[in-house]
This record gives sequence, structure tokens and C-alpha cells, in this order.
Amino acid sequence: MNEAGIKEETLSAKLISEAADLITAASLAVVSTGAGMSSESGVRTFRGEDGFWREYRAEDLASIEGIRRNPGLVWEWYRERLKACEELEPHAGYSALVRIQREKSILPLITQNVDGLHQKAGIKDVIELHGSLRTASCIDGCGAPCVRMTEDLFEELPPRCSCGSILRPDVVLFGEQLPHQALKRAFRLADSCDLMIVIGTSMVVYPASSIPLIALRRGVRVIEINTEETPLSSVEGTLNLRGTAGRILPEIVKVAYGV
Ligand code: BJW
Repeated sequence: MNEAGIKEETLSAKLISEAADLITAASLAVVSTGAGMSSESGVRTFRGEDGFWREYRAEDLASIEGIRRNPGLVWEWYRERLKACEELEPHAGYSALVRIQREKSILPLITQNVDGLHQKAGIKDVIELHGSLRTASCIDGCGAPCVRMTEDLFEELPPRCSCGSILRPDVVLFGEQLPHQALKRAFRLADSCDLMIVIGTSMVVYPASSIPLIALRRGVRVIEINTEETPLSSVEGTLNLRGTAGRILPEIVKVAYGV
């Protein structure tokens, strides 16, 4: 290994050790995740080179107007994603979070993800800010109960509500309000935590992007784990760990708690 390589490795080990110290010392650590947390399990991100928005326009797929304009296309997209999520398995980074959660008496996890991988990995206390792929509801809000998103829902696209209107997945689309209780709890945690660990989000979608900033403004340290720089990276108080969640999280756990 050349000198630059050795330096990089040492720097990385120092940062991992600093992150491990912050985590072991924290009384109320909170985790916040985005699409990058799922990418090593095979779920595509939204932005970036392999992201969905390279192939589709965000407003065509992730808005109510988009669903009304082209329900067939949108539901094809959700069918593919649901199928992928059912088949995929959480990677080693999720097991590391389970371990941290076991070591700490409290470790709430706020997520923008809708894929259910945290729960599949056994992570508890997951706060879903953007809803989930578990259920769908009437797009016109007729009041019929939500339905489970299972294979048979996709026999005829777009799936319809018992009232005849089309169904929409119970995820938060652009321009829609986030679930009130989930958002309120996330803001409260940002206001009371003494450490936040932000993993795999581009930090561009509001209001989720404002949550770590609330903690930082109180002088709380934030650990950012991301393969790339984000608007959070340069904010004072952020400890930047550049790399994948599937590699970095197990390394932190190894230093913090042993194998
Ligand atoms: C790795 C990795 C690895 C890769 N390891 N890292 C103008 C200015 C400011 C705000 C607005 C504005 N105009 C409108 C708004 C509000 C709007 C918004 O924020 N828009 C911005 C995009 C400009 N927000 C809303 O509309 C929200 N509602 C709202 O604000 O209500 C009030 C209001 C309404 C109207 C006007 C104003 C206020 C709702 C947002 C809903 C977002 N919905 C989606 C789709 C969900 C449904 C579904 O999934 O089917 O949520 S969009 C999409 O983006 C999805 C995600 O949850 C969300 C965030 O993406 P995320 O998780 O950050 O993923 P990526 O792909 O962006 O980034 C991945 C990251 O991982 C990258 O950084 C990689 O480097 C990294 N990575 N592999 C670690 N292995």
C-alpha cells in the first residue's frame, strides 16, 4: 500500500473509533436513514447514478397528479419495488444497528424508507416518515379501509378501491403532508437526543432533511455515513464517515462492542 493508502486507512480508523466513542457515550442516540441504507440490499436509490430519477421524472411517479395521469405506469413501478423488497434481505449494516439497539436501552430509528427492511432485520421502534409499501388506499379518500399490498392486488392494473376509484400506495408523495404523529415524534427526538446517526440520505427532501439540523443547532454531534458528500457534511458538528453503510456500521460495532 502506498503512503496515501496508509494515511487514508489510519484516518478512517480514527473516524470509526471516534464514532464508536460517541455511540457508547450517548444516552439518547437516534438513527435517521434514507435510501442509501437499503442500496446494498439491492433496493435502488432515488437520486445519483443508479437512481430511479435517472430513468423517470420524480413528479411523474411520486405525486398524486402523476398517479392520476398515468396510474398504469406508477403501479407497474410499485409492483416491481414491492416484489424486490419481498425478495431482498437486510445486509450486515442492519445487523449492526440491531446490535447497537441491543446494547443501548433506547435507540429510535427515523426512516424515509418505505421498504420495511429495518423491521425485517429485527430493528424495533421504527418511525416511518414517508409511509410504507404495506398498504394502499382510495385515491379519493372514500373512507374504505386500506388494503394490504400483496401480489393479488396487482392482477389488474391499476388496482381499484371498492368504490371504483383507483388505489394509491400509502406512501408520502411530493406535496403531501407527512404522518403527523411520526413527524412530531421525529422533531421531539431531534430536540432531545444527544447523538444522531444519519445514514444514506441525500438530505434534499424536506422536512426529513431538517431533522439532523435541529440536533446540530443544539450543539449535538451528528455522525453521517454516506458514500458521497451531502449538504449535511459541511455543517459544523458533523462527523463524516465516507463509505457504505454495509461496511462502516459493522466496523463501528466491532470497535464499540467487540465482535
Ligand atoms: C449510500 C449508499 C450506501 C448510496 N451507503 N450511503 C422547494 C424547496 C424546499 C422544499 C420544497 C420545495 N418545493 C417543494 C418542497 C417540499 C418537498 C421537497 O422537499 N422537495 C425537494 C425535492 C425540493 N417535500 C415534500 O413535498 C414533502 N411534503 C411536504 O413538505 O409537505 C409540506 C409542503 C408541501 C408542499 C410545499 C411545501 C411544503 C413530501 C416529501 C415526500 C417524498 N417522497 C418520496 C417518495 C416516497 C414514495 C416512494 O418511495 O414510493 O420519498 S421522494 C424520495 O426522496 C423518497 C425518499 O424517501 C426521499 C428521500 O430520498 P433519500 O432517502 O435521501 O434518497 P436519495 O436517493 O436522494 O439519496 C441516497 C443517498 O444515499 C445518497 O446521498 C447516496 O450518496 C447515499 N448512498 N448508497 C451509504 N451503500
